[in-house]
Amino acid sequence: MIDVMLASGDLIKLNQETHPGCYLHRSDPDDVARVEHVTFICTTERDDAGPNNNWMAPDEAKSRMHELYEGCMKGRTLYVIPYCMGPIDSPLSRCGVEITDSPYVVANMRMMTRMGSAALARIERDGGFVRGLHSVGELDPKRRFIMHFPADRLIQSFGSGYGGNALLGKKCHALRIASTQARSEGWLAEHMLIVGIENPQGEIHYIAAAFPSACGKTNLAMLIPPSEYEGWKIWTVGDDICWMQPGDDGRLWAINPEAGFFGVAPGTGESTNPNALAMLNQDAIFTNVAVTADNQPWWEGKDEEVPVTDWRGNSYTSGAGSAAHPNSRFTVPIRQCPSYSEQAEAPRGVPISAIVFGGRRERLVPLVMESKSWQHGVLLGASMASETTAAATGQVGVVRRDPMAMKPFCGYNFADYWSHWLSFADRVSNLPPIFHVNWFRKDRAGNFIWPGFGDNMRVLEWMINRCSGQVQARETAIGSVPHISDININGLDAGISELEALLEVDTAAWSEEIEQIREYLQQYGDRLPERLLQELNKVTAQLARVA
Ligand code: GTP
Ligand code: SPV
Ligand code: MN
Repeated sequence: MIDVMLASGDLIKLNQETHPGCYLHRSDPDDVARVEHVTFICTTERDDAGPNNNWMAPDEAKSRMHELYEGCMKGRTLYVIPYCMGPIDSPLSRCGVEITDSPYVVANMRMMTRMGSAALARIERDGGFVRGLHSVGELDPKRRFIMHFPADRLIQSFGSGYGGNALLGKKCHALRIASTQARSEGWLAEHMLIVGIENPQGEIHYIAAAFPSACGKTNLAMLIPPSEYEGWKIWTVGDDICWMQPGDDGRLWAINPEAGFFGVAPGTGESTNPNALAMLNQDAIFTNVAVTADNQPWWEGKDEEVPVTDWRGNSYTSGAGSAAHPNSRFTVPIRQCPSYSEQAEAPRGVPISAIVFGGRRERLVPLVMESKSWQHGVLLGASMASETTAAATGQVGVVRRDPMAMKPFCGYNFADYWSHWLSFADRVSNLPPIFHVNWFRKDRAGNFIWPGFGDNMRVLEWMINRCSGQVQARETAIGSVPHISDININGLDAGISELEALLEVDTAAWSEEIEQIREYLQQYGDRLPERLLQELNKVTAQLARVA
């Protein structure tokens, strides 16, 4: 496939001395991110898709797609990709087949999924699979649709060759279709990383964390702890998607359905994410990054070297905007990550000690808080909001509601999804605590207050100490926050006063926020679970009491 693409110009060889087996793909300049406005959930009843999704009637969607697909493979090679999401022998895994006319999709799916004969054999055992039909068409943004038919376990995608629009195993299957399957079968398909944190005693706690696109999942999944954390180790199980199921022991067990990373390049540097840099020195595909004079891949935040060619292939002079596209990405097998965990292949998955939600919020939202119960944790997830990023087309930096980081990915009505989440409290005996984090608070000058990246370890440690009951917390109306003395600040490049600011809960501002959350939730009308409203009312009452 690489040879096919080198011959067609779809791939360009990068410097094979510094980066053996690495290639660059330049996408069409109008095809650089997910396209949420033309992504649809096609259910017979509009309400089953919910206010969180674009909806189209299945018959109408199929006839539109049929028209677009007409003759699209003429003169092209049609590839059939049998793939398995999750370890081949895991009962939690699910299979699919993608048909595509894009060699780039084939090469990426090979790294992102378990594809090929093992997957085909499993499909024969399972007797069923998710069907995905994809064509790049003419890459015309006006003739582009990503359609999902949950009842048929069918995906139809046309007009884009990019990431989540085209690698159908990823967001289309493993989140949108899988979330509907998970609901009916009693499990969860989530936009979460999975990371193991090993303490000096050799105990490993696995944490699953949901942050919206380009809000830090890949980075947290492979962080390197500060030097003060001698004897601690980080194990990467997954960086984007997590499927979780209750085990016999009443805990939640999780697998990463993917086999590779399709990660954000900008911001990946020696000081921020050295593990990612180390895995990108060989056998990786780069999409829409810039190039140096000696043909090495480059992006903003990669400390060394200077770019001479931008992501479009034009010559670049410094100061002329970004050289790499803000949503430029790398594709690489997960096994190349220095912190790769063999547990990523464990058929039963890993037991989850804590669930974390988080968003990108300049103001208001504290560095970390803990929910008071599962029910309150579900409210924390449902109340999430985050500044938009370049991972999807549209305006960047505007705060939008993004419950559980699933706004673009939940294949059904959010009200029913929250009911599903709440139902776990009725039938799972040993649920993990739920936390909420925000690495992205800014000061008046517009700088991040919290150093983030490796230093996020300090927050993870507090969570683990909470899980094992080793530290107390300060109760506030919106959740429990750490006592400053319980956060390890040895060697931290921020002081007590910064930490106080990061953990402050502004009652007046939160009262306003809660009203906005209430307004948002009210859109879901009668379908909104009563228990979520009760929880919201509790928070409102507590805020009024302390005001
Ligand atoms: P998707 O692949 O789109 O789902 O994104 P993701 O959630 O995996 O985000 P990723 O880890 O790739 O980070 C996105 C951007 O946020 C990168 O530019 C990172 O450098 C930056 N980032 C990640 N973690 C932190 C952090 O702790 N603090 C700050 N300030 N930036 C961060
Ligand atoms: C995201 O946007 O959340 C991604 C990249 O992880 S994509 O594969 O395009 O969905
Ligand atoms: Mn993602």
